[in-house]
Amino acid sequence: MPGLQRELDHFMDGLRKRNPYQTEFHQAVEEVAASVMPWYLQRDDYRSAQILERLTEPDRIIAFRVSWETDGGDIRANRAWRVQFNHALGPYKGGLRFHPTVTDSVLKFLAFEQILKNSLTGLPMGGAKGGSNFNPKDKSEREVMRFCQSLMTGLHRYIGEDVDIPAGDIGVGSREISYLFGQYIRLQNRWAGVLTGKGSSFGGSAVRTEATGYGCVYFCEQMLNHHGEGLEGRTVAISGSGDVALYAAEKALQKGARVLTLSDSGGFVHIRDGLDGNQLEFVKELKEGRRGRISEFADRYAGVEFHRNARPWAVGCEIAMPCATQNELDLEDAKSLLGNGVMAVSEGANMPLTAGAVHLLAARGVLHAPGKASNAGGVAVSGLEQSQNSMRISWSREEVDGRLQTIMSEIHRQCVRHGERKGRVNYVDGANIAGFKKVADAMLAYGVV
Ligand code: NDP
Ligand code: 2IT
Repeated sequence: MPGLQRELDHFMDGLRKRNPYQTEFHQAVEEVAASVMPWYLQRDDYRSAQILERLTEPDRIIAFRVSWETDGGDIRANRAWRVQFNHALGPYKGGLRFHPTVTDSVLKFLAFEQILKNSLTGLPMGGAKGGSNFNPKDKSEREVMRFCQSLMTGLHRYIGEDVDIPAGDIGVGSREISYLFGQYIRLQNRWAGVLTGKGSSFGGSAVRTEATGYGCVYFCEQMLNHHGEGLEGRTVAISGSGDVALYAAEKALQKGARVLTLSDSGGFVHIRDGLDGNQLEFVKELKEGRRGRISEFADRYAGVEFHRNARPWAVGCEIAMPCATQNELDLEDAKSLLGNGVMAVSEGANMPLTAGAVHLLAARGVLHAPGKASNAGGVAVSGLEQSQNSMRISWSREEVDGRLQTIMSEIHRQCVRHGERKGRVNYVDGANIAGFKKVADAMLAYGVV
Protein backbone atom coordinates (compact mmCIF):
# COMPACT_ATOMS: atom_id res chain seq x y z
CA MET A 1 0.00 0.00 0.00
CA PRO A 2 2.13 2.94 -1.22
CA GLY A 3 -0.32 5.58 0.18
CA LEU A 4 -0.06 3.99 3.60
CA GLN A 5 3.75 3.95 3.54
CA ARG A 6 3.79 7.57 2.34
CA GLU A 7 1.55 8.66 5.24
CA LEU A 8 3.70 6.74 7.71
CA ASP A 9 6.93 8.21 6.34
CA HIS A 10 5.47 11.71 6.39
CA PHE A 11 4.35 11.32 10.00
CA MET A 12 7.67 9.83 11.12
CA ASP A 13 9.70 12.53 9.32
CA GLY A 14 7.82 15.15 11.31
CA LEU A 15 8.25 13.27 14.57
CA ARG A 16 12.00 12.83 13.99
CA LYS A 17 12.39 16.52 13.20
CA ARG A 18 10.52 17.55 16.33
CA ASN A 19 12.48 15.12 18.51
CA PRO A 20 16.02 14.98 17.16
CA TYR A 21 18.37 12.21 18.40
CA GLN A 22 15.64 10.52 20.47
CA THR A 23 16.10 7.17 18.77
CA GLU A 24 14.34 5.02 21.38
CA PHE A 25 11.33 7.32 21.25
CA HIS A 26 11.28 7.18 17.42
CA GLN A 27 11.43 3.37 17.54
CA ALA A 28 8.52 3.03 19.98
CA VAL A 29 6.32 5.48 18.07
CA GLU A 30 7.10 4.01 14.65
CA GLU A 31 6.02 0.54 15.72
CA VAL A 32 2.69 1.87 17.01
CA ALA A 33 2.14 4.18 14.01
CA ALA A 34 2.74 1.28 11.59
CA SER A 35 0.12 -0.84 13.40
CA VAL A 36 -2.57 1.83 13.66
CA MET A 37 -2.09 3.68 10.36
CA PRO A 38 -4.32 1.46 8.14
CA TRP A 39 -7.20 1.94 10.53
CA TYR A 40 -6.34 5.58 11.38
CA LEU A 41 -6.40 6.66 7.73
CA GLN A 42 -10.00 5.53 7.47
CA ARG A 43 -11.05 7.68 10.41
CA ASP A 44 -11.52 11.25 9.23
CA ASP A 45 -12.65 12.29 12.71
CA TYR A 46 -9.36 11.16 14.28
CA ARG A 47 -7.28 12.61 11.47
CA SER A 48 -8.92 16.03 11.53
CA ALA A 49 -8.53 16.08 15.34
CA GLN A 50 -4.79 15.29 14.86
CA ILE A 51 -5.04 12.47 17.40
CA LEU A 52 -1.80 10.76 16.35
CA GLU A 53 0.18 14.00 16.45
CA ARG A 54 -1.27 14.98 19.84
CA LEU A 55 -0.86 11.51 21.33
CA THR A 56 2.85 11.53 20.49
CA GLU A 57 3.49 14.89 22.17
CA PRO A 58 3.84 14.63 25.98
CA ASP A 59 1.50 16.74 28.12
CA ARG A 60 4.62 17.95 29.95
CA ILE A 61 8.13 16.91 30.98
CA ILE A 62 9.46 17.97 34.35
CA ALA A 63 13.26 18.04 34.35
CA PHE A 64 15.21 18.77 37.52
CA ARG A 65 18.57 18.48 39.22
CA VAL A 66 19.04 16.11 42.15
CA SER A 67 21.88 17.21 44.43
CA TRP A 68 23.10 14.85 47.14
CA GLU A 69 26.12 14.12 49.29
CA THR A 70 28.25 10.94 49.21
CA ASP A 71 29.35 9.17 52.39
CA GLY A 72 32.75 10.77 51.86
CA GLY A 73 31.25 14.28 51.86
CA ASP A 74 31.53 14.89 48.10
CA ILE A 75 28.69 16.65 46.32
CA ARG A 76 26.98 14.98 43.38
CA ALA A 77 24.36 16.28 40.95
CA ASN A 78 22.23 13.94 38.86
CA ARG A 79 19.57 14.60 36.27
CA ALA A 80 15.99 13.51 36.82
CA TRP A 81 12.80 13.72 34.79
CA ARG A 82 9.12 12.92 35.02
CA VAL A 83 7.44 12.57 31.65
CA GLN A 84 3.69 13.08 32.14
CA PHE A 85 2.67 11.90 28.70
CA ASN A 86 -1.09 11.52 28.60
CA HIS A 87 -3.85 11.44 31.21
CA ALA A 88 -6.92 10.93 29.04
CA LEU A 89 -7.83 7.66 30.78
CA GLY A 90 -6.81 8.43 34.37
CA PRO A 91 -4.10 9.97 36.53
CA TYR A 92 -0.55 9.64 35.17
CA LYS A 93 0.90 6.26 36.12
CA GLY A 94 4.24 4.60 35.47
CA GLY A 95 7.53 3.66 37.04
CA LEU A 96 10.77 5.41 37.94
CA ARG A 97 14.05 4.07 36.55
CA PHE A 98 17.48 4.66 38.09
CA HIS A 99 20.20 3.66 35.61
CA PRO A 100 23.17 5.46 34.05
CA THR A 101 21.62 4.98 30.57
CA VAL A 102 18.48 6.98 31.45
CA THR A 103 17.90 9.92 29.09
CA ASP A 104 14.88 11.97 28.08
CA SER A 105 14.55 9.77 24.97
CA VAL A 106 14.45 6.56 27.02
CA LEU A 107 11.85 8.00 29.40
CA LYS A 108 9.72 9.32 26.53
CA PHE A 109 9.65 5.91 24.85
CA LEU A 110 8.75 4.26 28.15
CA ALA A 111 6.03 6.80 28.97
CA PHE A 112 4.57 6.52 25.47
CA GLU A 113 4.41 2.72 25.72
CA GLN A 114 2.89 3.09 29.17
CA ILE A 115 -0.11 5.03 27.79
CA LEU A 116 -1.16 2.11 25.60
CA LYS A 117 -0.23 -0.54 28.18
CA ASN A 118 -2.30 1.14 30.87
CA SER A 119 -5.17 1.48 28.42
CA LEU A 120 -5.03 -2.29 27.77
CA THR A 121 -5.36 -3.08 31.50
CA GLY A 122 -8.85 -1.57 31.50
CA LEU A 123 -8.03 0.35 34.69
CA PRO A 124 -8.28 4.16 34.86
CA MET A 125 -4.62 5.06 34.40
CA GLY A 126 -2.83 7.52 32.13
CA GLY A 127 0.77 7.09 31.00
CA ALA A 128 3.97 8.48 32.57
CA LYS A 129 7.54 7.49 33.32
CA GLY A 130 10.38 9.06 35.23
CA GLY A 131 13.80 8.45 36.60
CA SER A 132 17.37 9.51 36.78
CA ASN A 133 20.82 8.72 35.40
CA PHE A 134 21.80 7.84 39.00
CA ASN A 135 23.49 4.43 39.31
CA PRO A 136 22.39 2.77 42.57
CA LYS A 137 24.71 -0.21 42.04
CA ASP A 138 27.92 1.15 43.50
CA LYS A 139 26.27 3.25 46.23
CA SER A 140 25.92 2.59 49.95
CA GLU A 141 22.53 2.19 51.60
CA ARG A 142 22.75 5.72 53.04
CA GLU A 143 23.72 7.21 49.69
CA VAL A 144 20.68 5.60 48.05
CA MET A 145 18.50 6.97 50.86
CA ARG A 146 19.85 10.51 50.51
CA PHE A 147 19.47 10.38 46.74
CA CYS A 148 15.85 9.18 46.98
CA GLN A 149 15.04 11.89 49.54
CA SER A 150 16.53 14.60 47.37
CA LEU A 151 14.74 13.32 44.27
CA MET A 152 11.40 13.32 46.08
CA THR A 153 12.03 16.84 47.35
CA GLY A 154 12.16 17.88 43.70
CA LEU A 155 9.26 15.69 42.56
CA HIS A 156 6.66 15.84 45.35
CA ARG A 157 4.84 18.95 44.18
CA TYR A 158 4.09 17.36 40.79
CA ILE A 159 2.57 14.05 41.98
CA GLY A 160 -0.45 13.02 44.00
CA GLU A 161 -2.89 10.12 44.34
CA ASP A 162 -5.23 11.71 41.76
CA VAL A 163 -2.49 13.37 39.70
CA ASP A 164 0.48 11.10 39.09
CA ILE A 165 1.43 7.89 40.90
CA PRO A 166 5.02 6.68 40.29
CA ALA A 167 6.24 3.12 40.98
CA GLY A 168 9.39 1.04 40.44
CA ASP A 169 11.30 0.00 37.33
CA ILE A 170 14.98 -0.85 36.69
CA GLY A 171 17.02 0.11 39.76
CA VAL A 172 13.94 1.09 41.75
CA GLY A 173 12.56 -1.69 43.94
CA SER A 174 10.92 -1.83 47.34
CA ARG A 175 13.95 -0.26 49.09
CA GLU A 176 13.88 2.86 46.88
CA ILE A 177 10.07 3.12 46.92
CA SER A 178 10.16 3.05 50.74
CA TYR A 179 12.72 5.89 50.92
CA LEU A 180 10.79 7.92 48.34
CA PHE A 181 7.50 7.35 50.16
CA GLY A 182 8.96 8.21 53.56
CA GLN A 183 10.17 11.53 52.19
CA TYR A 184 6.83 12.23 50.47
CA ILE A 185 4.78 11.81 53.64
CA ARG A 186 7.32 13.88 55.60
CA LEU A 187 7.10 16.75 53.10
CA GLN A 188 3.32 16.65 52.70
CA ASN A 189 2.42 15.74 56.26
CA ARG A 190 -0.25 13.42 54.92
CA TRP A 191 -0.43 9.73 54.08
CA ALA A 192 -1.71 9.01 50.59
CA GLY A 193 -1.27 6.20 48.10
CA VAL A 194 0.96 8.32 45.92
CA LEU A 195 3.45 5.57 45.06
CA THR A 196 2.83 1.89 44.33
CA GLY A 197 5.06 -1.05 45.13
CA LYS A 198 5.07 -0.07 48.82
CA GLY A 199 5.89 -2.55 51.60
CA SER A 200 2.98 -4.77 52.61
CA SER A 201 2.81 -3.25 56.10
CA PHE A 202 2.36 0.27 54.74
CA GLY A 203 -0.15 0.08 51.93
CA GLY A 204 1.58 -2.22 49.43
CA SER A 205 -0.47 -4.79 47.54
CA ALA A 206 0.02 -8.54 47.76
CA VAL A 207 1.63 -9.94 44.56
CA ARG A 208 2.92 -6.54 43.31
CA THR A 209 6.55 -7.70 43.28
CA GLU A 210 5.66 -10.89 41.41
CA ALA A 211 2.98 -9.37 39.16
CA THR A 212 5.00 -8.45 36.05
CA GLY A 213 6.78 -11.81 35.81
CA TYR A 214 3.69 -13.85 36.69
CA GLY A 215 1.60 -11.83 34.23
CA CYS A 216 4.16 -12.39 31.47
CA VAL A 217 3.85 -16.16 31.93
CA TYR A 218 0.04 -16.03 32.17
CA PHE A 219 -0.04 -14.10 28.90
CA CYS A 220 2.38 -16.50 27.22
CA GLU A 221 0.27 -19.46 28.27
CA GLN A 222 -2.88 -17.80 26.86
CA MET A 223 -1.08 -17.12 23.60
CA LEU A 224 0.11 -20.72 23.31
CA ASN A 225 -3.28 -22.16 24.26
CA HIS A 226 -5.05 -19.98 21.72
CA HIS A 227 -2.87 -21.58 19.05
CA GLY A 228 -3.35 -25.14 20.27
CA GLU A 229 -0.09 -25.35 22.24
CA GLY A 230 0.82 -25.45 25.95
CA LEU A 231 3.55 -24.33 28.33
CA GLU A 232 4.16 -27.55 30.26
CA GLY A 233 7.46 -29.20 29.41
CA ARG A 234 8.56 -26.31 27.16
CA THR A 235 12.10 -24.94 27.37
CA VAL A 236 12.32 -21.25 28.26
CA ALA A 237 15.24 -18.81 27.95
CA ILE A 238 14.90 -15.80 30.26
CA SER A 239 17.17 -12.75 30.34
CA GLY A 240 17.64 -10.56 33.40
CA SER A 241 17.59 -11.54 37.06
CA GLY A 242 15.64 -8.65 38.53
CA ASP A 243 12.06 -8.53 39.77
CA VAL A 244 10.54 -9.33 36.39
CA ALA A 245 12.89 -12.16 35.38
CA LEU A 246 12.88 -13.97 38.74
CA TYR A 247 9.10 -14.11 39.03
CA ALA A 248 8.69 -15.06 35.37
CA ALA A 249 11.05 -17.94 36.18
CA GLU A 250 9.07 -18.83 39.32
CA LYS A 251 5.73 -18.96 37.49
CA ALA A 252 7.24 -20.83 34.52
CA LEU A 253 8.53 -23.49 36.97
CA GLN A 254 5.10 -23.72 38.61
CA LYS A 255 3.61 -24.31 35.16
CA GLY A 256 6.00 -27.19 34.51
CA ALA A 257 8.27 -25.41 32.01
CA ARG A 258 12.09 -25.78 32.02
CA VAL A 259 13.97 -22.53 32.59
CA LEU A 260 17.38 -22.72 30.91
CA THR A 261 18.87 -19.24 31.37
CA LEU A 262 19.00 -16.08 33.50
CA SER A 263 21.34 -13.11 33.06
CA ASP A 264 22.56 -9.73 34.25
CA SER A 265 24.68 -7.03 32.66
CA GLY A 266 27.80 -9.17 33.22
CA GLY A 267 26.63 -12.19 31.18
CA PHE A 268 24.22 -15.13 31.30
CA VAL A 269 24.02 -18.48 33.06
CA HIS A 270 23.06 -21.64 31.18
CA ILE A 271 21.33 -24.11 33.48
CA ARG A 272 21.60 -27.29 31.41
CA ASP A 273 19.20 -29.40 33.51
CA GLY A 274 16.73 -26.57 33.99
CA LEU A 275 16.40 -24.32 37.03
CA ASP A 276 15.00 -26.04 40.13
CA GLY A 277 13.18 -24.57 43.13
CA ASN A 278 16.23 -24.57 45.42
CA GLN A 279 18.33 -22.83 42.81
CA LEU A 280 15.64 -20.19 42.32
CA GLU A 281 15.66 -19.50 46.07
CA PHE A 282 19.44 -19.17 45.90
CA VAL A 283 19.21 -16.63 43.04
CA LYS A 284 16.50 -14.65 44.85
CA GLU A 285 18.69 -14.38 47.93
CA LEU A 286 21.71 -13.56 45.74
CA LYS A 287 19.92 -10.80 43.82
CA GLU A 288 17.29 -9.46 46.22
CA GLY A 289 19.19 -10.04 49.46
CA ARG A 290 22.87 -9.54 48.64
CA ARG A 291 22.69 -7.63 45.35
CA GLY A 292 25.29 -10.06 43.98
CA ARG A 293 26.24 -10.99 40.42
CA ILE A 294 24.67 -13.83 38.41
CA SER A 295 28.14 -15.34 37.86
CA GLU A 296 28.05 -16.38 41.55
CA PHE A 297 25.17 -18.72 40.70
CA ALA A 298 27.47 -20.66 38.35
CA ASP A 299 30.22 -20.66 41.01
CA ARG A 300 27.81 -22.34 43.43
CA TYR A 301 26.29 -25.08 41.22
CA ALA A 302 27.97 -27.67 39.00
CA GLY A 303 26.09 -27.94 35.71
CA VAL A 304 25.48 -24.19 35.57
CA GLU A 305 27.76 -22.39 33.09
CA PHE A 306 28.48 -18.68 33.08
CA HIS A 307 29.04 -16.91 29.73
CA ARG A 308 30.66 -13.54 30.33
CA ASN A 309 29.43 -10.52 28.35
CA ALA A 310 27.04 -12.67 26.32
CA ARG A 311 23.27 -12.79 25.89
CA PRO A 312 21.24 -15.99 26.24
CA TRP A 313 19.56 -16.07 22.80
CA ALA A 314 21.89 -18.61 21.19
CA VAL A 315 20.76 -21.26 23.70
CA GLY A 316 18.20 -23.53 22.04
CA CYS A 317 14.72 -22.87 23.51
CA GLU A 318 11.08 -23.03 22.51
CA ILE A 319 10.10 -19.86 24.34
CA ALA A 320 12.10 -16.67 24.89
CA MET A 321 11.27 -14.17 27.62
CA PRO A 322 13.46 -11.07 27.46
CA CYS A 323 13.09 -9.50 30.92
CA ALA A 324 16.10 -7.14 31.24
CA THR A 325 16.05 -3.96 29.15
CA GLN A 326 15.32 -2.29 25.78
CA ASN A 327 16.90 -3.53 22.54
CA GLU A 328 18.51 -6.53 24.23
CA LEU A 329 17.44 -8.91 21.44
CA ASP A 330 18.53 -7.86 17.95
CA LEU A 331 18.19 -9.24 14.43
CA GLU A 332 21.10 -11.68 14.84
CA ASP A 333 19.64 -12.93 18.13
CA ALA A 334 16.25 -13.40 16.43
CA LYS A 335 17.94 -15.43 13.70
CA SER A 336 19.56 -17.65 16.35
CA LEU A 337 16.24 -18.18 18.07
CA LEU A 338 14.57 -19.08 14.77
CA GLY A 339 17.43 -21.39 13.87
CA ASN A 340 16.77 -23.26 17.10
CA GLY A 341 13.03 -23.51 16.43
CA VAL A 342 11.62 -20.89 18.82
CA MET A 343 7.80 -20.89 18.86
CA ALA A 344 6.99 -17.88 21.05
CA VAL A 345 8.54 -14.71 22.46
CA SER A 346 6.84 -13.09 25.46
CA GLU A 347 8.33 -9.75 26.51
CA GLY A 348 8.75 -9.05 30.21
CA ALA A 349 10.88 -5.96 29.55
CA ASN A 350 9.78 -2.84 27.69
CA MET A 351 10.75 -2.85 23.97
CA PRO A 352 13.43 -5.54 24.40
CA LEU A 353 13.45 -6.32 20.66
CA THR A 354 15.01 -4.10 18.01
CA ALA A 355 12.75 -3.18 15.08
CA GLY A 356 14.67 -5.64 12.86
CA ALA A 357 14.00 -8.50 15.27
CA VAL A 358 10.29 -7.62 15.50
CA HIS A 359 9.92 -7.63 11.71
CA LEU A 360 11.73 -10.94 11.29
CA LEU A 361 9.58 -12.71 13.90
CA ALA A 362 6.42 -11.31 12.29
CA ALA A 363 7.55 -12.40 8.81
CA ARG A 364 8.19 -15.92 10.12
CA GLY A 365 4.88 -16.11 12.00
CA VAL A 366 6.39 -16.56 15.46
CA LEU A 367 3.98 -15.78 18.30
CA HIS A 368 5.31 -12.54 19.75
CA ALA A 369 3.74 -10.78 22.73
CA PRO A 370 4.87 -7.14 22.99
CA GLY A 371 5.64 -5.81 26.46
CA LYS A 372 2.73 -3.42 26.50
CA ALA A 373 0.49 -6.51 26.56
CA SER A 374 2.57 -9.20 28.26
CA ASN A 375 4.24 -7.10 30.97
CA ALA A 376 1.10 -5.13 31.87
CA GLY A 377 0.55 -7.28 34.96
CA GLY A 378 2.90 -5.08 37.00
CA VAL A 379 1.09 -1.84 36.41
CA ALA A 380 -2.26 -3.65 36.64
CA VAL A 381 -1.48 -4.71 40.21
CA SER A 382 -0.23 -1.18 40.85
CA GLY A 383 -3.72 -0.06 39.80
CA LEU A 384 -5.17 -2.58 42.25
CA GLU A 385 -2.85 -1.20 44.97
CA GLN A 386 -4.29 2.26 44.32
CA SER A 387 -7.83 0.90 44.65
CA GLN A 388 -6.98 -0.82 47.93
CA ASN A 389 -5.37 2.37 49.28
CA SER A 390 -8.41 4.45 48.34
CA MET A 391 -10.77 1.98 49.98
CA ARG A 392 -8.48 1.58 53.04
CA ILE A 393 -8.56 -2.22 52.68
CA SER A 394 -6.11 -4.88 51.65
CA TRP A 395 -6.90 -7.91 49.54
CA SER A 396 -5.46 -11.40 50.01
CA ARG A 397 -2.84 -12.90 47.70
CA GLU A 398 -5.49 -15.13 46.14
CA GLU A 399 -7.78 -12.19 45.47
CA VAL A 400 -5.07 -10.12 43.78
CA ASP A 401 -3.64 -13.05 41.80
CA GLY A 402 -7.14 -13.93 40.60
CA ARG A 403 -7.72 -10.37 39.42
CA LEU A 404 -4.31 -10.33 37.74
CA GLN A 405 -5.15 -13.50 35.79
CA THR A 406 -8.49 -12.04 34.71
CA ILE A 407 -6.82 -8.82 33.52
CA MET A 408 -4.16 -10.72 31.55
CA SER A 409 -6.86 -12.85 29.89
CA GLU A 410 -8.81 -9.74 28.97
CA ILE A 411 -5.68 -8.14 27.44
CA HIS A 412 -5.14 -11.32 25.45
CA ARG A 413 -8.75 -11.20 24.24
CA GLN A 414 -8.31 -7.60 23.06
CA CYS A 415 -5.11 -8.51 21.17
CA VAL A 416 -6.92 -11.36 19.43
CA ARG A 417 -9.85 -9.14 18.57
CA HIS A 418 -7.67 -6.50 16.91
CA GLY A 419 -4.78 -8.63 15.68
CA GLU A 420 -6.23 -11.89 14.31
CA ARG A 421 -5.65 -12.50 10.60
CA LYS A 422 -6.55 -15.87 9.10
CA GLY A 423 -6.41 -17.77 12.39
CA ARG A 424 -3.01 -16.40 13.45
CA VAL A 425 -2.69 -13.44 15.81
CA ASN A 426 -0.26 -10.57 15.28
CA TYR A 427 -0.04 -9.53 18.93
CA VAL A 428 2.02 -6.41 18.17
CA ASP A 429 -0.71 -5.00 15.93
CA GLY A 430 -3.48 -6.23 18.21
CA ALA A 431 -2.02 -4.59 21.33
CA ASN A 432 -1.17 -1.33 19.56
CA ILE A 433 -4.59 -0.93 17.96
CA ALA A 434 -6.60 -1.95 21.04
CA GLY A 435 -4.54 0.27 23.36
CA PHE A 436 -4.53 3.24 21.00
CA LYS A 437 -8.23 3.19 20.15
CA LYS A 438 -9.43 3.68 23.70
CA VAL A 439 -7.15 6.65 24.31
CA ALA A 440 -8.03 8.15 20.91
CA ASP A 441 -11.76 7.90 21.67
CA ALA A 442 -11.30 9.69 24.99
CA MET A 443 -9.21 12.44 23.39
CA LEU A 444 -11.80 12.91 20.67
CA ALA A 445 -14.56 13.20 23.26
CA TYR A 446 -12.63 15.84 25.21
CA GLY A 447 -12.38 18.18 22.22
CA VAL A 448 -9.33 20.33 21.63
CA VAL A 449 -7.45 20.23 24.93
P1 NDP B 1 15.55 -4.74 37.94
O1 NDP B 1 16.37 -3.54 38.19
O2 NDP B 1 14.95 -5.49 39.07
O3 NDP B 1 16.37 -5.81 37.06
C1 NDP B 1 16.89 -5.47 35.84
C2 NDP B 1 17.64 -6.66 35.28
O4 NDP B 1 18.03 -6.38 33.93
C3 NDP B 1 18.93 -6.94 36.02
O5 NDP B 1 19.23 -8.31 35.94
C4 NDP B 1 19.95 -6.10 35.24
O6 NDP B 1 21.28 -6.54 35.36
C5 NDP B 1 19.45 -6.29 33.83
N1 NDP B 1 19.79 -5.12 33.03
C6 NDP B 1 19.36 -3.85 33.22
N2 NDP B 1 19.90 -3.02 32.32
C7 NDP B 1 20.69 -3.78 31.55
C8 NDP B 1 21.51 -3.51 30.45
N3 NDP B 1 21.61 -2.25 29.95
N4 NDP B 1 22.16 -4.55 29.88
C9 NDP B 1 22.05 -5.81 30.37
N5 NDP B 1 21.29 -6.13 31.43
C10 NDP B 1 20.61 -5.13 32.00
O7 NDP B 1 14.41 -4.27 36.90
P2 NDP B 1 13.02 -4.95 36.60
O8 NDP B 1 13.12 -6.42 36.66
O9 NDP B 1 12.00 -4.25 37.40
O10 NDP B 1 12.81 -4.47 35.07
C11 NDP B 1 13.25 -5.26 33.97
C12 NDP B 1 12.51 -4.82 32.71
O11 NDP B 1 11.10 -5.00 32.90
C13 NDP B 1 12.68 -3.35 32.31
O12 NDP B 1 12.63 -3.24 30.90
C14 NDP B 1 11.43 -2.70 32.90
O13 NDP B 1 11.10 -1.50 32.22
C15 NDP B 1 10.41 -3.78 32.63
N6 NDP B 1 9.20 -3.73 33.46
C16 NDP B 1 9.27 -3.69 34.81
C17 NDP B 1 8.11 -3.69 35.56
C18 NDP B 1 8.13 -3.71 37.04
O14 NDP B 1 7.06 -3.72 37.62
N7 NDP B 1 9.27 -3.74 37.70
C19 NDP B 1 6.80 -3.67 34.92
C20 NDP B 1 6.83 -3.80 33.49
C21 NDP B 1 8.01 -3.81 32.80
P3 NDP B 1 22.29 -5.70 36.30
O15 NDP B 1 21.80 -5.90 37.69
O16 NDP B 1 23.62 -6.29 36.04
O17 NDP B 1 22.18 -4.28 35.84
O1 2IT C 1 6.90 -0.52 32.92
C1 2IT C 1 6.03 -0.65 33.79
O2 2IT C 1 4.87 -0.97 33.52
C2 2IT C 1 6.42 -0.46 35.18
N1 2IT C 1 7.59 -0.21 35.46
C3 2IT C 1 5.39 -0.51 36.28
C4 2IT C 1 4.67 0.80 36.40
C5 2IT C 1 3.74 0.91 37.58
O3 2IT C 1 3.20 2.01 37.74
O4 2IT C 1 3.54 -0.04 38.31
